[in-house]
Amino acid sequence: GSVALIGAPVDGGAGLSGCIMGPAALRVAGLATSLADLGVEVRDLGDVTPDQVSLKLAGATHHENEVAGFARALNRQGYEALKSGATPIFMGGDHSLSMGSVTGVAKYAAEQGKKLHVLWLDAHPDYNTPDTSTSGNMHGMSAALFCGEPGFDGVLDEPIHPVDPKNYHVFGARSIDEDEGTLLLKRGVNVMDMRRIDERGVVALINGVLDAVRADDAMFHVSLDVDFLDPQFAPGVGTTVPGGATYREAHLAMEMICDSGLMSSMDLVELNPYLDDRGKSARMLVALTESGFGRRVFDRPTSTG
Ligand code: DIR
Ligand code: MN
Ligand code: MN
Ligand code: MN
Repeated sequence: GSVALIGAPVDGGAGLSGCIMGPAALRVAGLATSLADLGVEVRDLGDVTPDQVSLKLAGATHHENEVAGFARALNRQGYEALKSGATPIFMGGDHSLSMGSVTGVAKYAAEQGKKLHVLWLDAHPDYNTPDTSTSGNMHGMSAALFCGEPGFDGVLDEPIHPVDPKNYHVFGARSIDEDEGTLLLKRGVNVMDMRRIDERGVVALINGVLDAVRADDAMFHVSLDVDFLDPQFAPGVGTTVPGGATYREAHLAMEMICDSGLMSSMDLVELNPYLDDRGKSARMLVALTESGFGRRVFDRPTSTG
Protein backbone atom coordinates (compact mmCIF):
# COMPACT_ATOMS: atom_id res chain seq x y z
CA GLY A 1 0.00 0.00 0.00
CA SER A 2 0.95 3.66 -0.09
CA VAL A 3 2.08 5.95 2.69
CA ALA A 4 0.62 9.40 3.36
CA LEU A 5 2.98 11.77 5.15
CA ILE A 6 1.08 14.25 7.31
CA GLY A 7 3.04 17.12 8.83
CA ALA A 8 1.96 18.15 12.34
CA PRO A 9 4.11 21.06 13.53
CA VAL A 10 2.43 21.32 16.93
CA ASP A 11 4.78 22.82 19.48
CA GLY A 12 2.77 23.97 22.49
CA GLY A 13 2.31 20.51 24.04
CA ALA A 14 5.97 20.25 25.02
CA GLY A 15 7.72 22.17 27.75
CA LEU A 16 10.41 23.46 25.39
CA SER A 17 9.65 24.87 21.97
CA GLY A 18 11.31 23.63 18.79
CA CYS A 19 9.14 20.70 17.68
CA ILE A 20 7.55 23.11 15.23
CA MET A 21 10.61 22.42 13.05
CA GLY A 22 10.20 18.63 13.30
CA PRO A 23 8.29 17.97 10.06
CA ALA A 24 10.76 20.13 8.10
CA ALA A 25 13.73 18.28 9.59
CA LEU A 26 12.19 14.89 8.76
CA ARG A 27 11.73 16.05 5.17
CA VAL A 28 15.32 17.33 5.01
CA ALA A 29 16.52 14.00 6.44
CA GLY A 30 14.88 12.30 3.44
CA LEU A 31 11.89 10.48 4.90
CA ALA A 32 9.95 10.43 1.62
CA THR A 33 12.83 9.36 -0.64
CA SER A 34 13.98 6.73 1.87
CA LEU A 35 10.54 5.11 1.77
CA ALA A 36 10.35 5.45 -2.01
CA ASP A 37 13.72 3.68 -2.29
CA LEU A 38 12.14 0.74 -0.45
CA GLY A 39 9.44 0.56 -3.11
CA VAL A 40 6.78 2.29 -1.02
CA GLU A 41 4.51 4.71 -2.83
CA VAL A 42 4.68 7.98 -0.85
CA ARG A 43 2.49 11.07 -0.90
CA ASP A 44 3.48 14.05 1.22
CA LEU A 45 0.25 15.84 2.12
CA GLY A 46 2.13 18.80 3.59
CA ASP A 47 1.54 20.29 7.02
CA VAL A 48 -1.99 20.44 8.42
CA THR A 49 -3.57 23.76 9.24
CA PRO A 50 -4.87 23.69 12.81
CA ASP A 51 -8.49 24.57 13.56
CA GLN A 52 -9.26 27.68 15.59
CA VAL A 53 -10.34 26.56 19.06
CA SER A 54 -11.24 28.38 22.25
CA LEU A 55 -11.09 26.14 25.30
CA LYS A 56 -9.88 26.02 28.89
CA LEU A 57 -8.77 22.79 30.57
CA ALA A 58 -8.19 22.19 34.27
CA GLY A 59 -5.13 22.88 36.37
CA ALA A 60 -1.88 24.16 34.92
CA THR A 61 -2.69 22.82 31.45
CA HIS A 62 -1.48 25.21 28.79
CA HIS A 63 -1.58 25.76 25.04
CA GLU A 64 -4.82 23.77 24.90
CA ASN A 65 -6.11 25.82 21.96
CA GLU A 66 -3.09 25.07 19.80
CA VAL A 67 -3.07 21.40 20.81
CA ALA A 68 -6.83 20.99 20.25
CA GLY A 69 -6.62 22.81 16.91
CA PHE A 70 -4.02 20.37 15.64
CA ALA A 71 -5.81 17.39 17.18
CA ARG A 72 -9.04 18.16 15.32
CA ALA A 73 -7.31 18.67 11.97
CA LEU A 74 -5.14 15.55 12.38
CA ASN A 75 -8.12 13.46 13.41
CA ARG A 76 -9.79 14.29 10.07
CA GLN A 77 -6.64 13.91 7.96
CA GLY A 78 -5.71 10.57 9.53
CA TYR A 79 -9.21 9.22 9.12
CA GLU A 80 -9.33 10.34 5.46
CA ALA A 81 -5.88 8.89 4.71
CA LEU A 82 -6.92 5.48 6.02
CA LYS A 83 -10.19 5.69 4.11
CA SER A 84 -8.20 6.32 0.91
CA GLY A 85 -6.28 3.09 1.56
CA ALA A 86 -3.04 4.75 2.68
CA THR A 87 -0.92 4.19 5.78
CA PRO A 88 -0.62 7.57 7.48
CA ILE A 89 2.68 8.63 9.03
CA PHE A 90 2.21 11.68 11.26
CA MET A 91 5.37 13.80 11.39
CA GLY A 92 5.55 15.81 14.60
CA GLY A 93 5.50 17.98 16.28
CA ASP A 94 5.26 17.18 19.96
CA HIS A 95 3.48 14.07 21.26
CA SER A 96 0.19 15.87 21.87
CA LEU A 97 -0.44 15.30 18.14
CA SER A 98 -1.46 11.73 19.02
CA MET A 99 -4.67 13.16 20.49
CA GLY A 100 -5.58 13.69 16.85
CA SER A 101 -3.76 10.89 15.05
CA VAL A 102 -4.90 8.07 17.34
CA THR A 103 -8.50 9.27 17.64
CA GLY A 104 -8.75 9.60 13.85
CA VAL A 105 -7.40 6.08 13.42
CA ALA A 106 -9.74 4.83 16.17
CA LYS A 107 -12.71 6.33 14.36
CA TYR A 108 -11.77 4.51 11.17
CA ALA A 109 -11.18 1.25 13.09
CA ALA A 110 -14.58 1.52 14.76
CA GLU A 111 -16.26 1.96 11.38
CA GLN A 112 -14.53 -1.20 10.18
CA GLY A 113 -15.78 -3.04 13.28
CA LYS A 114 -12.19 -3.40 14.44
CA LYS A 115 -10.36 -2.79 17.69
CA LEU A 116 -7.28 -0.62 17.82
CA HIS A 117 -4.06 -1.48 19.63
CA VAL A 118 -1.46 1.23 20.24
CA LEU A 119 2.27 0.64 20.80
CA TRP A 120 3.93 3.62 22.51
CA LEU A 121 7.72 3.63 22.11
CA ASP A 122 8.63 6.24 24.69
CA ALA A 123 10.49 7.00 27.91
CA HIS A 124 7.11 8.22 29.22
CA PRO A 125 3.62 6.64 29.20
CA ASP A 126 2.00 10.05 28.56
CA TYR A 127 -0.98 9.03 30.72
CA ASN A 128 -1.48 12.20 32.75
CA THR A 129 -4.83 13.98 32.82
CA PRO A 130 -5.27 17.73 33.37
CA ASP A 131 -5.88 16.80 37.02
CA THR A 132 -2.84 14.54 37.56
CA SER A 133 -0.31 16.49 35.47
CA THR A 134 2.21 18.50 37.44
CA SER A 135 3.76 20.13 34.34
CA GLY A 136 0.57 21.05 32.49
CA ASN A 137 2.31 19.93 29.28
CA MET A 138 -0.21 18.22 27.02
CA HIS A 139 2.38 15.96 25.36
CA GLY A 140 2.27 14.05 28.65
CA MET A 141 -1.52 13.54 28.36
CA SER A 142 -2.17 12.15 24.87
CA ALA A 143 -2.70 8.53 25.85
CA ALA A 144 -5.05 9.46 28.70
CA LEU A 145 -7.19 11.33 26.18
CA PHE A 146 -7.44 8.56 23.59
CA CYS A 147 -8.06 5.93 26.28
CA GLY A 148 -11.08 7.93 27.35
CA GLU A 149 -9.93 9.35 30.69
CA PRO A 150 -11.99 12.31 31.94
CA GLY A 151 -10.94 15.96 31.77
CA PHE A 152 -10.54 16.42 28.03
CA ASP A 153 -14.00 17.66 27.05
CA GLY A 154 -13.87 20.04 24.11
CA VAL A 155 -10.43 19.04 22.79
CA LEU A 156 -11.98 17.08 19.94
CA ASP A 157 -15.13 18.36 18.27
CA GLU A 158 -16.90 14.99 18.30
CA PRO A 159 -17.13 12.03 20.71
CA ILE A 160 -14.10 9.75 20.46
CA HIS A 161 -13.89 5.97 20.12
CA PRO A 162 -11.66 5.26 23.14
CA VAL A 163 -8.81 2.78 22.95
CA ASP A 164 -9.22 0.08 25.61
CA PRO A 165 -6.38 0.78 28.09
CA LYS A 166 -5.58 -2.96 28.01
CA ASN A 167 -4.76 -2.50 24.32
CA TYR A 168 -2.38 0.36 25.09
CA HIS A 169 1.19 -0.99 25.17
CA VAL A 170 3.97 1.23 26.53
CA PHE A 171 7.50 0.14 25.62
CA GLY A 172 10.68 1.72 26.96
CA ALA A 173 9.25 3.63 29.93
CA ARG A 174 11.68 4.97 32.52
CA SER A 175 10.01 8.14 33.76
CA ILE A 176 6.53 7.83 35.24
CA ASP A 177 4.86 10.40 37.48
CA GLU A 178 3.33 9.15 40.74
CA ASP A 179 -0.37 9.69 40.02
CA GLU A 180 0.18 8.65 36.42
CA GLY A 181 1.63 5.34 37.60
CA THR A 182 -1.33 4.73 39.91
CA LEU A 183 -3.75 5.31 37.04
CA LEU A 184 -1.79 3.03 34.66
CA LEU A 185 -1.95 0.20 37.19
CA LYS A 186 -5.64 0.75 37.87
CA ARG A 187 -6.46 0.60 34.14
CA GLY A 188 -4.32 -2.45 33.40
CA VAL A 189 -2.14 -0.76 30.80
CA ASN A 190 0.62 -3.00 29.44
CA VAL A 191 3.63 -1.03 30.69
CA MET A 192 6.94 -2.55 29.57
CA ASP A 193 9.52 -0.44 31.34
CA MET A 194 13.27 -0.55 30.65
CA ARG A 195 13.83 -3.05 33.43
CA ARG A 196 11.43 -5.50 31.80
CA ILE A 197 13.22 -4.96 28.48
CA ASP A 198 16.54 -5.65 30.24
CA GLU A 199 15.15 -8.83 31.80
CA ARG A 200 13.05 -10.29 28.99
CA GLY A 201 14.43 -8.67 25.85
CA VAL A 202 12.85 -6.99 22.87
CA VAL A 203 11.87 -10.21 21.06
CA ALA A 204 9.66 -11.75 23.76
CA LEU A 205 7.97 -8.46 24.63
CA ILE A 206 7.30 -7.21 21.10
CA ASN A 207 6.06 -10.68 20.11
CA GLY A 208 3.64 -10.45 23.03
CA VAL A 209 2.24 -7.20 21.66
CA LEU A 210 2.02 -8.52 18.08
CA ASP A 211 0.27 -11.69 19.31
CA ALA A 212 -2.30 -9.57 21.13
CA VAL A 213 -2.95 -7.50 17.98
CA ARG A 214 -3.29 -10.65 15.87
CA ALA A 215 -5.60 -12.34 18.38
CA ASP A 216 -7.96 -9.35 18.13
CA ASP A 217 -7.55 -9.00 14.34
CA ALA A 218 -7.07 -5.36 15.31
CA MET A 219 -5.65 -2.28 13.66
CA PHE A 220 -2.24 -1.31 15.01
CA HIS A 221 -0.86 2.19 15.56
CA VAL A 222 2.83 2.66 16.44
CA SER A 223 3.84 5.93 18.10
CA LEU A 224 7.58 6.61 18.22
CA ASP A 225 8.85 9.31 20.59
CA VAL A 226 12.48 10.37 20.07
CA ASP A 227 13.13 9.93 23.80
CA PHE A 228 12.41 6.18 23.52
CA LEU A 229 16.03 6.04 22.42
CA ASP A 230 18.95 6.55 24.70
CA PRO A 231 20.10 10.18 24.40
CA GLN A 232 23.45 9.06 22.93
CA PHE A 233 21.62 7.94 19.78
CA ALA A 234 19.02 10.72 19.69
CA PRO A 235 19.82 13.92 21.56
CA GLY A 236 17.33 16.06 19.63
CA VAL A 237 14.49 16.04 22.14
CA GLY A 238 13.51 18.27 25.04
CA THR A 239 13.02 15.46 27.54
CA THR A 240 16.05 13.16 27.30
CA VAL A 241 16.10 10.41 29.94
CA PRO A 242 19.17 8.20 30.45
CA GLY A 243 18.94 4.43 30.11
CA GLY A 244 16.92 4.29 26.90
CA ALA A 245 16.69 1.84 24.04
CA THR A 246 19.91 1.12 22.17
CA TYR A 247 20.31 1.54 18.44
CA ARG A 248 19.77 -2.18 17.85
CA GLU A 249 16.93 -2.60 20.35
CA ALA A 250 15.00 0.12 18.54
CA HIS A 251 15.72 -1.24 15.08
CA LEU A 252 14.87 -4.80 16.14
CA ALA A 253 11.49 -3.64 17.41
CA MET A 254 10.78 -1.87 14.10
CA GLU A 255 12.00 -4.85 12.04
CA MET A 256 9.71 -7.20 13.95
CA ILE A 257 6.80 -4.80 13.49
CA CYS A 258 7.53 -4.75 9.76
CA ASP A 259 7.72 -8.55 9.53
CA SER A 260 4.34 -8.82 11.25
CA GLY A 261 2.67 -6.80 8.51
CA LEU A 262 0.32 -5.44 11.15
CA MET A 263 1.17 -1.73 11.42
CA SER A 264 -1.59 0.42 9.97
CA SER A 265 -0.43 3.90 11.05
CA MET A 266 2.51 5.60 12.73
CA ASP A 267 3.62 8.75 14.57
CA LEU A 268 7.14 10.20 14.59
CA VAL A 269 7.15 12.69 17.45
CA GLU A 270 9.07 15.02 19.75
CA LEU A 271 11.92 15.68 17.32
CA ASN A 272 13.34 19.06 18.34
CA PRO A 273 15.78 20.10 15.59
CA TYR A 274 16.89 23.11 17.65
CA LEU A 275 18.43 20.67 20.17
CA ASP A 276 19.70 18.12 17.67
CA ASP A 277 23.30 17.31 16.83
CA ARG A 278 23.78 17.93 13.10
CA GLY A 279 20.62 16.04 12.11
CA LYS A 280 21.50 12.89 14.05
CA SER A 281 18.08 12.36 15.65
CA ALA A 282 16.20 13.22 12.46
CA ARG A 283 18.25 10.63 10.57
CA MET A 284 17.66 8.13 13.38
CA LEU A 285 13.88 8.53 13.03
CA VAL A 286 14.13 8.12 9.25
CA ALA A 287 16.28 4.99 9.66
CA LEU A 288 13.82 3.47 12.16
CA THR A 289 10.95 4.21 9.80
CA GLU A 290 12.88 2.46 7.03
CA SER A 291 13.20 -0.61 9.27
CA GLY A 292 9.46 -0.45 9.85
CA PHE A 293 8.87 -0.49 6.12
CA GLY A 294 11.22 -3.27 5.08
CA ARG A 295 14.82 -2.09 5.11
CA ARG A 296 17.17 -4.92 6.02
CA VAL A 297 20.89 -4.85 6.56
CA PHE A 298 21.01 -8.41 5.23
CA ASP A 299 17.98 -9.91 3.56
CA ARG A 300 16.88 -13.24 4.85
CA PRO A 301 15.09 -15.89 2.81
CA THR A 302 12.28 -16.00 5.39
CA SER A 303 11.02 -13.24 7.60
CA THR A 304 11.51 -15.17 10.83
CA GLY A 305 15.11 -16.21 10.07
C1 DIR B 1 5.91 14.28 32.28
C2 DIR B 1 6.82 14.24 31.08
N1 DIR B 1 5.38 12.95 32.56
C3 DIR B 1 4.74 15.26 32.06
N2 DIR B 1 6.15 13.78 29.96
C4 DIR B 1 6.66 13.70 28.71
O1 DIR B 1 5.03 16.43 31.88
O2 DIR B 1 3.59 14.85 32.10
N3 DIR B 1 7.84 14.00 28.35
N4 DIR B 1 5.87 13.22 27.77
O3 DIR B 1 8.31 13.77 27.11
MN1 MN C 1 3.30 27.37 28.07
MN1 MN D 1 5.84 10.97 24.49
MN1 MN E 1 8.74 10.92 26.02
